[in-house]
Amino acid sequence: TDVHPAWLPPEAFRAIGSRRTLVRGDGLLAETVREEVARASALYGGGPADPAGPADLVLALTTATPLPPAAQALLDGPGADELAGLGDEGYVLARHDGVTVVLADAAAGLLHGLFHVVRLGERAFGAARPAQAHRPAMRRRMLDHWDNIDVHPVMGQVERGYSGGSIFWRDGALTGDLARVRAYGRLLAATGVNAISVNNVNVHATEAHLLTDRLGDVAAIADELRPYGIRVHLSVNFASPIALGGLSTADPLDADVRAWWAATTERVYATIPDFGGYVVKADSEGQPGPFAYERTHADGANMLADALAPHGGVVHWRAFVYNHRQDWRDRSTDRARAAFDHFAPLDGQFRDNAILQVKHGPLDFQTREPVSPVIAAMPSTRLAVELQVTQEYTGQQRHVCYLAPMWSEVLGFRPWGPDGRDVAALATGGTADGSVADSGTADGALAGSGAADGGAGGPGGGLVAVSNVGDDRFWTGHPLAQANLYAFGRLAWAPRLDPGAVLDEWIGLTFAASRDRAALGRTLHEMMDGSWHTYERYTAPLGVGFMVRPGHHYGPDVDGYEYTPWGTYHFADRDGVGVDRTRATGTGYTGQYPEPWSEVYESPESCPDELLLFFHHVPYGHVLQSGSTVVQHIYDTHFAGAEQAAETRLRWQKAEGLVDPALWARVKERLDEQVRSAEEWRDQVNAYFLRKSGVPDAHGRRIH
Ligand code: GCW
Repeated sequence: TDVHPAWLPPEAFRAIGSRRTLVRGDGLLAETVREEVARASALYGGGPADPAGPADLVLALTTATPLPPAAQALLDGPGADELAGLGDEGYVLARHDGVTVVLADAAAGLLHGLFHVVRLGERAFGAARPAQAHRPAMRRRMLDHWDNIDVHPVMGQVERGYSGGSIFWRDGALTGDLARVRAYGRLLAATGVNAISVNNVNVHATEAHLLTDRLGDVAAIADELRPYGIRVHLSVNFASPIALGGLSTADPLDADVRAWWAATTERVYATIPDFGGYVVKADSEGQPGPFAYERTHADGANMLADALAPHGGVVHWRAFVYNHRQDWRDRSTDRARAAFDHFAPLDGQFRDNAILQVKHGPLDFQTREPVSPVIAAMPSTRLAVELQVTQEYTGQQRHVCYLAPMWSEVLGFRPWGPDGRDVAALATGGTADGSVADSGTADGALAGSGAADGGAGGPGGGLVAVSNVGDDRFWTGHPLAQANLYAFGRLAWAPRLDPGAVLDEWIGLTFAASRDRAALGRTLHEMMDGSWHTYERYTAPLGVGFMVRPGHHYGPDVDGYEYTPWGTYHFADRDGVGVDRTRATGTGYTGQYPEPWSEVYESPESCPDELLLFFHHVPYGHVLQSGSTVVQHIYDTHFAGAEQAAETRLRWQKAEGLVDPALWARVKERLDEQVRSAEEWRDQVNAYFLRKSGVPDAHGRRIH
């Protein structure tokens, strides 16, 4: 198949491929590094350097003997300090005396170092660089696939997938295209991702068998990903002891149930010795869980943690637990409160190898949400923060929406105010002062001067995201959505990277062959830097969320969820709009935050505009901090957002000829749909609020 190379086109390897490279070290991943170098050299005429002769690039394990002289010099010289505590995946990069050196204690570090050199391109072989250590901030950087083996009549094969079918499963079986799986692993490794789960968290009947009789399929995927340092995890159904084991219960405290999980897990490890662990969605949206047995979620998670512990595995237990059958008339239930109410009381009860996986916001991956208060509420629990790379609520890979700026805001949010730790530090774990050390500059931003990547992969739960990949030729449906996948991996490695600089990296690699990369880069920045804000402008206003068409969640439907059991309401009436989540008069959700945010959010005066309707029900005439009224803000942003979508399309029209015609055409087709959809959003939202409020647009524009 003619699959797009994404951010690893041949041209991205020109700098390495045209030089003499020496790779020293043993092990599977060191072989991968050798293969990468050989592949690049075959294209560009470089080659392996003579071990005794000169080299331009040396990639060596510190344990290799004898070390090439340039590496030895680094080890003996001023680089020595940097070499302390590199861990499993870290590396030191330096350039001196005309040789670029990557040194690592473990082969995964060599591979990450190699991809660092790929990102730098020619700059890796320019001026001298002082030795500098790079380590991942997060120990586990994981993508969850919501892929099914079977094709669901409504959801398709990949739940919330916008890129075709699954790359793992086809026609009810493991894919025949394992090369594609390997290529995926290679792309992910280049971003820093080191774990994936291969099936949907909603584990249906067929997929439940991956744990037992279909484990061979999982092993085959693991074989493809292992050379790139990526470990495979599996979503499991909590009721498996009943469905697969023939037991009468799945009670986590039942001895037979525990024995079944222990034996089953042992077989998993006998087949896949480096298996990562389980992912569980329990008591959520119809999935079975411990509540049926009046057990807590700690009981459930710990049972699986105990089965995994002897083998070094972890369980990712999702905190996405809420009542999806609530009565819309019941104003005392607030879905946003649910995760905190369920889990905060359990802090300290989870095993060390149980990771609580928390969506970054309290609701569900909306375009704008506050940071989930759970993240600050469980200091004695390993927390992983879950993001959604797949664009369920952000344009479904038909709209351009570069999400790194949103993730960056989430990661930089400080629940205890300016002096406290931020979300990145909490997901990283450890460090008392809370900083993730200095998380560095992207290579594109300040060539040669990047600070270290951050901590040594602390004990926190790390960063997880729902993948946006499918069997589409461009991997992600919308070619520009590749940037989100790339940025996720980079931010999980180094959460303080600047989103614009990460985009630069992605552009530099992906379009390495473009005939005018500078012009293309400007265009793409103009199209993508602010695309999340553009999307926000023409969709649900001021943090109120949803207003999407129920079921598939694409396109506007202002009241679509208003009288449903899903707990996602905006409460618009003739006087005003928004959800009162205050302690004083509302659901009390603001009280789930520590100071200062519990106070900041409590008052409409101090609540940030962009979240006003998430926290408050206000009259249409309420004046925002921006000076505009709520209703005028709605009109203005919707007109502006739709206009910006049209401008984005114009920019792309001018870029024709700068990129591969097929890619250009695919983006163009998506932009046509984005412009159409943005106008639809604008017109429905504006008409809705004009009709509800009766307040005319101050600028007299046409509202239907
Ligand atoms: O965002 C919602 C989606 C569901 C999804 C669920 C979850 C996998 O609409 O499709 O189910 O979240 O995160 O579990």
